[in-house]
Amino acid sequence: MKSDAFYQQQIKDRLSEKRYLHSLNVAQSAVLLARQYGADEKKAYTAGLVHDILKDDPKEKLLGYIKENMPNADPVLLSQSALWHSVAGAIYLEKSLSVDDPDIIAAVRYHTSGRENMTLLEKVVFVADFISADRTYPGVEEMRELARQSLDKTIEEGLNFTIRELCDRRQPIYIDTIQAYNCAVLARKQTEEVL
Ligand code: DGI
Ligand code: FE
Ligand code: FE
Repeated sequence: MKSDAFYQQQIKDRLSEKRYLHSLNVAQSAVLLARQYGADEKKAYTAGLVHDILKDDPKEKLLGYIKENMPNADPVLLSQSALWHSVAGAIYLEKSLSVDDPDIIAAVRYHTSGRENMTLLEKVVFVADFISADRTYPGVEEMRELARQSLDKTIEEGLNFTIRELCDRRQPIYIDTIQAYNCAVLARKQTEEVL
């Protein structure tokens, strides 16, 4: 593992100014969420910093990484170019940038799709990406408020929006996203039963 200063320089060199600032904001949001929910703050910062490391790389290069390293990749993953930067980014961080922490690699790998039974760190980075300071979509303030109450509820709301939007555009929905959504809904239902 290298230092955060090293990873910060890497993303500065690879990303546009806008995405670089987004990454710094996600790292900052991830630390605050980690503090609130009891995740590892240092891992949250590093994962937030590097989560979009390959976002500005050419699509063919990202797909190449995925095909080389995942011979049995899901056809939906191969068809949705928006998912490639997270999967390829995780591979790149492990193979070329000495990231040896499986928790950080998984947080990057699943930061776009989510997945079944996400770890606390995965949830923290997923939610930090939705509520970072640079986000300006309608409803972002409500999402920030929700994130103060529950990571699962924030994931449910975020995926409700994403899945709806993909459906409206007649796009396929990656199985990990459906499973992340179902997990978040079941977690909410369980807390409601207890009340
Ligand atoms: O990289 P960012 O812009 O910060 O955000 P992100 O990594 O969460 O990318 C989100 C995009 O991915 C969003 O435009 C929706 C798109 N996408 C395409 N197919 C899927 C998908 N997102 C999910 N969760 N699941 C999909 O199947
Ligand atoms: Fe991303
Ligand atoms: Fe992002």
